Amino acid sequence: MDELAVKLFDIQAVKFGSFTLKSGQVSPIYFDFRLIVSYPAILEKVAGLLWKKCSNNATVDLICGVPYTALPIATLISVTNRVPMLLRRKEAKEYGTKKLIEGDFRPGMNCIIVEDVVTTGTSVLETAIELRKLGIQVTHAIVLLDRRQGGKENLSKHGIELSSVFHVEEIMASLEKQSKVDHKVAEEVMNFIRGNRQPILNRNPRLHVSLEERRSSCKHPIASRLFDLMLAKKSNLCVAADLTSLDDVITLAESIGPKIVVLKIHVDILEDFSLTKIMQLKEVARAHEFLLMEDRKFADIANTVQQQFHGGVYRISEWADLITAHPLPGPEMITHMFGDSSSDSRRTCGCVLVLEMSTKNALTNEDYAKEAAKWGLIASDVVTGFVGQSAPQSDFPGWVQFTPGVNSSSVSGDSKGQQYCSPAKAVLERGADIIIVGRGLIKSPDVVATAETYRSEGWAALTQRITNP
Ligand code: 5IU
Repeated sequence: MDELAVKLFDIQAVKFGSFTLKSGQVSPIYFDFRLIVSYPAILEKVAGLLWKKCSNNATVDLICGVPYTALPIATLISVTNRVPMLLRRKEAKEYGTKKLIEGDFRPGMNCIIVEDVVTTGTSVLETAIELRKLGIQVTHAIVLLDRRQGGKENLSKHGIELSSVFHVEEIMASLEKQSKVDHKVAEEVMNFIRGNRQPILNRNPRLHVSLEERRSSCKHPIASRLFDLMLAKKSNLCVAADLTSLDDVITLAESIGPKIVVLKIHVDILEDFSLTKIMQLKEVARAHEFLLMEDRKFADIANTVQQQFHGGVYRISEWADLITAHPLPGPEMITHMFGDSSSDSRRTCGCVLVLEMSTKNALTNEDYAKEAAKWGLIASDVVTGFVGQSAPQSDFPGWVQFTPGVNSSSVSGDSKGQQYCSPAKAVLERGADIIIVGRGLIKSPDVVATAETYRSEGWAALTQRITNP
C-alpha cells in the first residue's frame, strides 16, 4: 500500500499546493487519477487491489465503471477476472432512444460499480440508478480513494456497500513515512480533511438556501424583485400564455394575476400586437404584481440581436422584464444586446439564458449547459437566471432557475417532442425555482382554479426542498 501511495505521488496523481475545488473550497491536496492510464503497471496494481476489495464478499455477475476515469480500471478488472462489463454513457439524460447502459445482461444480475474517488457518492449513485432502472441489482461499489465526506453513509442509505482501497489518512501516512511530504504539509492536509468531514450530501447549495438569503445574493434588480414577489405571493408559478390574441392574454392575465409571479409570452405569435395593447398588459402586470417575460430566445450576432431587442415592430426592451436568449453565440451577444453601460434596459430587463431545453433529442447536453452557465457568469450584470431541466447547471444562489415542460396531468408530453413532468418533480428533482406551465393551464376549463392548484403544488414543493434538504 505504501508503495502504491508513493507511486501515485511520483506520477503526480496526488499533488500538494492550493487547489480550488468545485465547491469553491481551497484544498491543500488534489487527486488526479486520470493519469493512471499512462502507467500500465500502476493501472494493473490498482485494478488488482480494487478487485480484492469485493471478490470475497459479493456475488459478482457484472462490473460497471463510473465514466470516465474508472472505465479503463473496470476494463482491466473485467478482462483479468473474466467478469463481463457494462458500459455506462456519460450523458446525464436520456436522449431519444439512446441507451445509457450498453452490454449484455439479464435482469436480476448483480453488478459491482467501480469508481476512482468518492466524495459524496453522487456519481456512484447516478450509475446505480441507471442500472437499477434495467432490473440490475447493485449492492456493492469499490473505490480507490474514499475522501470520507459522506459518500459511504449516503450510498449505504441506498443499499450500496462502499469498499475503498485508501482513505486520505492512509495516503498521507504512507507519504510521510517515505519522506515524500514533511510533517507540516501532512498536518495541514489532515486538518483540512477533518474540517470537511461532515457529509456534503447535496451537490448544489443553491437548492436549499432560503429565498430571503438568495435575494440578498442577487446581482440584478429584476432577480431581487422576482424573489420579493415569490415571497409576497407565495408563488413560484409562471404561466406560458401561448395565445394568439393579445386581448385574450390580457383577459387571462387579469384573472390569474394574483396567483402568478411571471407571465411568459411569445410576442411573435400575437395576431393583434400593438404597442398600446402591450402597455395595457404591462399595466395589468403592475397592478397584479407579476413580471412579463418575452420568450424570444435570441441567438444571433450581437449587432442583430441588439436591433431585434430594441427595435422593429415589437420594441421588446421597452416592456419586457425578462428576456430569454440562447448562449450559443457566446457571452458577447448577451452583454451587447442591451447596448452600452448607460442603457436603461440593462437594469429594467433581465436576461434568462436557455441552458437546457425540455424537448426530446435537444442538443443542449450537460457539457453545453455547464459551459454556457460559465458564460452567464461573465455577463452576470445582465443575467437574472436560466432555463434548465436539471439542477447542477449553476449553483449561484442569486440566479433563478425556470423550468418549462411542467404539466400535472398524466401525459408525458405532446406529440411534437415536448416532454412533461409534474410540478413536484420539476422542483424537487430538477431544481426548478419557477415552474413554467402552458397548456396544462391555458387549456383548462377553469383557469383560476387550475392556477391555484399549480401555485400551491409548486410552492409546497419549493418550501419542502428548502426546509428538508
Ligand atoms: N419552452 C419549453 N421548453 C423549453 C423552453 C421553452 O416548453 O425548453 I427554453 C416554452 C414553450 C412554451 C412553454 O411557451 O415553455 C411550454 O408550454 P406547454 O406547457 O404548453 O408545453
